[in-house]
Amino acid sequence: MRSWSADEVPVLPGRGPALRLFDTADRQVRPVSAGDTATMYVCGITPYDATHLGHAATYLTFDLVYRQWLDAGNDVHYVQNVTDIDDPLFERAARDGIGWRELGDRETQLFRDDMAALRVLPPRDYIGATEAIGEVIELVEKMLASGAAYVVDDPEYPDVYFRADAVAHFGYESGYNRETMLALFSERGGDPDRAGKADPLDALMWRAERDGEPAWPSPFGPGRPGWHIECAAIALSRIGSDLDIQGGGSDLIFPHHEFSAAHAESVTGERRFARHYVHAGMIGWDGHKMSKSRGNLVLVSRLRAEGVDPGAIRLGLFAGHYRQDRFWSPEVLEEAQARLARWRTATTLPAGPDAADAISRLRRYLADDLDTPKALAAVDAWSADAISYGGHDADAPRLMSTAIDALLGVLL
Ligand code: 5CA
Ligand code: ZN
Repeated sequence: MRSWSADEVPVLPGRGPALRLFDTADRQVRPVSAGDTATMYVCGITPYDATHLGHAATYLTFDLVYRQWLDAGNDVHYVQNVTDIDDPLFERAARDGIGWRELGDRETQLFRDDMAALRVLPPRDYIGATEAIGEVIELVEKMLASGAAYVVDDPEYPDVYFRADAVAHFGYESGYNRETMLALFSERGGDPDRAGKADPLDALMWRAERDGEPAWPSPFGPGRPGWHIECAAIALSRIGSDLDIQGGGSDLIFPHHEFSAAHAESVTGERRFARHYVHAGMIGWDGHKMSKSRGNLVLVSRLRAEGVDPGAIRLGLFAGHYRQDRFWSPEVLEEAQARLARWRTATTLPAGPDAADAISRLRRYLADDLDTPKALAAVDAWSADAISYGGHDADAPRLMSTAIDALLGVLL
């Protein structure tokens, strides 16, 4: 699929420190061990209702990762999927009387426009599930051959399932016990009660064709991919087993990322699919997690249509730490707009206080598990000084504005 475009990221003098991030599997902040080319796979949208501020917060988190990698001198290979084959997409298309492909294309385009407006750096590979059917089939075939997968005993619907115990260390990513896994599995798209499964937790990898649903031919019968195998197949085919970060929102910790990892590991034989599992907290609105199913959405496109500066959306979401569940509100937006205005004032003065120290703090805080509250405070402190006392450094305002662009993606 086409990705989107973004402004060139300016290069700052010197190098930023190496990035440290919280790893969900190890439950601690530790260095991200990227090579010259850092690799990242982030789960993309299911395109039936794009793009709310929860999505934006998650993609902005990984945009910061991308930017800190660039600042540390890494090249970045970033891959993202589009779940353009899925039940909610078909249901919404049927409700609205349009084709599921048409709905998916329309919402994916809206997502691209929103991402470009938010200055989110685009993935190098932007891949729809519809474009990865061959890769999915290849993996499922390997898993059927190795015994990691099996066909349920149901001649009408011979679905293919993955054995949750196919990899010995299953469960290491989330660290959840079986009871929690079963609860989340039911809540988030799993089918524990499907007759014929060896274990209620076993995950669907190939859904045999049902009446009225799209299907693709395969050696194990016509059907369509399950959810977790889509991400395992796209990540493995585009990046391989050398994945530095598998990312998404915290609602994907289980079952999605646990199973994507297990699927991939069962084929590669590697101990870990990704070196780091990184998860962004949930954004809420009006007392609840923002979700398409609940419908309590603040859409990026609506804010843009109201004339809200995308930089203020960034700053509003960065005002809290990425791992913290937090609420969006009119007050959050107002504070972000005021902050943006102060930064603009400070960086357009003819001179300011020396910026080197503030920039080095900005870099240090961001490299330390993306501590945006401290990073914003460092820019606030420099801006307050610039506005109250001025300064003698004629380069400082421009340098500060370049650093804010490069590291935070905010255009002043
Ligand atoms: N297509 C799958 C991933 S393969 C999917 O989860 N799509 S989604 O459209 O539901 O979500 C897209 C991304 O936004 C996921 O990373 C998800 O974790 C994240 N997300 C969804 N809701 C929120 C929210 N309220 N706050 C933060 N992130 C969210
Ligand atoms: Zn995914």
